[in-house]
Amino acid sequence: MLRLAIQKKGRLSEDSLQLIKACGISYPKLKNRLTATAYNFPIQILYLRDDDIPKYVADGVADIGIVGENEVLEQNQIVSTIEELRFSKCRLCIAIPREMTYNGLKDLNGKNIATSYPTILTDFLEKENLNCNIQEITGSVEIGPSIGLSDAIFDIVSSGSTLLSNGLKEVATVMKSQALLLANPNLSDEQQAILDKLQFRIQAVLAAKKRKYISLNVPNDKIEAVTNVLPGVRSPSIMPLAKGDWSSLHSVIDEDDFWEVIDQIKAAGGEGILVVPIEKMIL
Ligand code: PRT
Ligand code: ZN
Repeated sequence: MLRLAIQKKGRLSEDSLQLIKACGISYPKLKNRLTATAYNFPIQILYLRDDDIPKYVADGVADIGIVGENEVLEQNQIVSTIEELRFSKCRLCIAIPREMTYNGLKDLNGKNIATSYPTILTDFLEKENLNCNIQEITGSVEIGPSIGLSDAIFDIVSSGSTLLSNGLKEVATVMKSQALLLANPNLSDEQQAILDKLQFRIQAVLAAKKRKYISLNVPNDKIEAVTNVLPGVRSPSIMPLAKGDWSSLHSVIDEDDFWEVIDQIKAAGGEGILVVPIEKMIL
């Protein structure tokens, strides 16, 4: 049995549970739950505060965990990163009041910076040879300057609207973050085997999310031109249509290249393009 720590309630919870579900793992959904043992996979879910997850995994109270990279760096615990999970993406930034003059990092020298991430900030300031006073607070960091607590803040930014509504502007991105799957570095062979099985499923889910299945019709004399712009897992499958000199092409494309590839396919002579989500993808 592998104990998996996830956030009980917050921004990571829903995506963490959705990933477990997408891996085909089902578990009892009880209100005010603290733990849940999966019905069809040897894991027990522990519901915790995200701040506690790196330490619990490092101490072996949990064997694996899902938590933001920012929290892993801040807690500075000895854990192994198994997989980047591509959700809860955000960045940690230094922001200052909009009216403050700013010509570069050196303008932060001697300033008070409010943050809930003192370790990450200290490392950054040392690296940049800056001398600032860090005001450690646990929440509502963005009101620091307006209540006279600090000159600047160091906090998580996602859309940027919280900074905007508090009259702040971003001046430095210190790190980017996303959810990570962590593991205790000393798992037993049995536990490692369960983790390998889970990781295999997670990779299939992530690979599928990143890609789309595409099918389209092409006149036979344009197959080569369309194939050239259509990267497949290996190369596209081609099937003759029942009528005429046409074929149907099937392939997989990357979400990131999606619109560009579609434009190129149309220009090369592709028609009747169908794009469908993929549920799992085993490479
Ligand atoms: O109760 P518990 O301790 O478990 O949760 P928490 O309140 O400490 O954490 P939670 O649920 O707020 O966030 C968990 C993790 O989600 C963080 O550690 C990040 O890794 C990630 N994450 C992603 C975010 C955001 N996006 C985010 N936007 N965490 C916080 N925010 C906050 C930010 O602090 C700021 O107040 O959202 C505001 C900024 O958002 P924008 O969109 O206005 O820029
Ligand atoms: Zn927290």
